[in-house]
Amino acid sequence: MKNYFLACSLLVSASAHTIFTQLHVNGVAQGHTKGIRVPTYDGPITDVTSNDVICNGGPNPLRTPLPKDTINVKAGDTLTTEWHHTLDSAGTGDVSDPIDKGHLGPIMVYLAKVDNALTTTVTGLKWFKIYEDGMDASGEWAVTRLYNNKGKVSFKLPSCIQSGQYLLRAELIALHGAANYPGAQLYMECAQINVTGGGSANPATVSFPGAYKGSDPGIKFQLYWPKPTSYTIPGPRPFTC
Ligand SMILES: *[C@@H]1O[C@H](CO)[C@@H](O)[C@H](O)[C@H]1NC(C)=O
Ligand SMILES: [Cu+2]
Repeated sequence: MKNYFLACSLLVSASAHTIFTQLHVNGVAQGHTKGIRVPTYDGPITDVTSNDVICNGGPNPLRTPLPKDTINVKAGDTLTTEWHHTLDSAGTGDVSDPIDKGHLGPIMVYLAKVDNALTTTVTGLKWFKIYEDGMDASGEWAVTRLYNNKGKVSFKLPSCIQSGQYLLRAELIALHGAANYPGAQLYMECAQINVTGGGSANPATVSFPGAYKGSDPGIKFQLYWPKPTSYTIPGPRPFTC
């Protein structure tokens, strides 16, 4: 009986996905989709071994041409990623904006240093995580905090990272179907940024695909019953200066 109800709730929320649509720098909105490689469909990536897990694409073709803007930021700035159900759902009263409330899971941000943030090649990049938020001690999820904050998630750009251009990969994982793999729904977009005023840090890096396995406890995860008491966020712990 319980499984029957869960299956139904999955069907209801199946299409209520999400997209990272805007970057804010120290509280200043940079413009809708500016500098962000947004997909034309808001669906998830579920194959963690696919190249589509890098900066989306594949089943959700990226909008072309890719953005020509690179967003200027300073090391140490506070950045905010703003997420919405679809590219155009902000402010429409859509009850699934910024995301369906049942899409519970973690939120993460990674950076990869690139020679030119307009590069179309995203394979082979070396990524380091700068932010993560999972489930807190009360059982509340990062996605619930995002929902309550109207789709916004803020974090600090480490002050010691090297100046230069980066792709910023913001990721949200919905775990409602994650009891088996594939099932976890990965949502991610990459923003094109140019960092000034940085330092000389050399953070340890991971690859995408590669950073996650289908068997990771944060990818194959039972969200409902027994009620989870802890959650291990996938990937490395965030780099700090
Ligand atoms: C990045 O910032 C530096 C320093 O302000 C500037 O010289 C350079 O033109 C910027 N690059 C891009 C792509 O915006
Ligand atoms: Cu969804």
